Amino acid sequence: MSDSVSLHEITDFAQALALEAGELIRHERDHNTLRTDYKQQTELVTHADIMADEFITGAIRKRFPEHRILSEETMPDLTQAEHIDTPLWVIDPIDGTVNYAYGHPQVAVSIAYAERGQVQAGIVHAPFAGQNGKGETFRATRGDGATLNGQAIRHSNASELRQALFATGFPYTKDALEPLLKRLDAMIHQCRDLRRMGSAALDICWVACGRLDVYYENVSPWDFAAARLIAIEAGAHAGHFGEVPENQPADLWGKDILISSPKLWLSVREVLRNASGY
Ligand code: 2AM
Ligand code: CA
Ligand code: CA
Ligand code: CA
Repeated sequence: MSDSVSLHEITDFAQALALEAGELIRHERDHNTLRTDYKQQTELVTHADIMADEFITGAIRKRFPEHRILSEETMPDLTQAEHIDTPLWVIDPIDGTVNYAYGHPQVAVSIAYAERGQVQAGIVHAPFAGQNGKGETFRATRGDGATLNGQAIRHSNASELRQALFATGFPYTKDALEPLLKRLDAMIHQCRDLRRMGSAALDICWVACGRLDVYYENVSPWDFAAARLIAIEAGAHAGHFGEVPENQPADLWGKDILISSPKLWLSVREVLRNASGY
């Protein structure tokens, strides 16, 4: 670990950054006209994504200049297996940009901290959620449980597929949609219902606190790194329904991820593997 900074201090630091970025995002939506650009096909980026990214990465670089940063908007190209011995921050400044641009509340700032490819601390902060719009902050430090606004959280008790409320998402580029629709078809037939809410980080945190039973998708490290630790620390089961290449840390490998209440995990994996032809 860096110097003599404890993991709790790291988590506190990440939480302070996420809350401040949340304020920035809220302020921009309330007081300024959102400027949106297209990144590719249907993917948007707003000036608030860039501002929040610069704020978070700048603050990390100032406090921990020797650490590395993997961030969606400014540094998305770091190979995950590279420099595995250097502490790594994995940032999504706004997870749910389409929701943000449309005024929907399902939006989060996600900050994860990893050592040797293993996530040690995670914060997912939803600035527009919760009672009176005060925000909801999910937090975990490895080995120390997970909380929502300071209260311990736990996964649901669902044990059968027909009880399972599941969430997933669809990529901005639609060329790989066919296998996703096959999985969706299989899941819809066997589970209770689907929610497609548009923030992967919050979907996973909602599995952690029992508002959902299952989440699966193909995503990028910044979408899930923090939330996956929060789910694990809340007792949920996190893994992959496909294979993880040997040279990739499972904590940062976003293909075919599956996170659910523990009793559902194996049966959902079977449904998804069959539908994928694995
Ligand atoms: P973003 O808002 O940071 O781009 C998983 O669905 C994640 O991928 C989301 O959290 C979102 O992250 C992004 N995403 C990819 N395709 C999307 C789509 N069609 N609509 C909304 N979000 C999408
Ligand atoms: Ca994006
Ligand atoms: Ca994202
Ligand atoms: Ca984003």
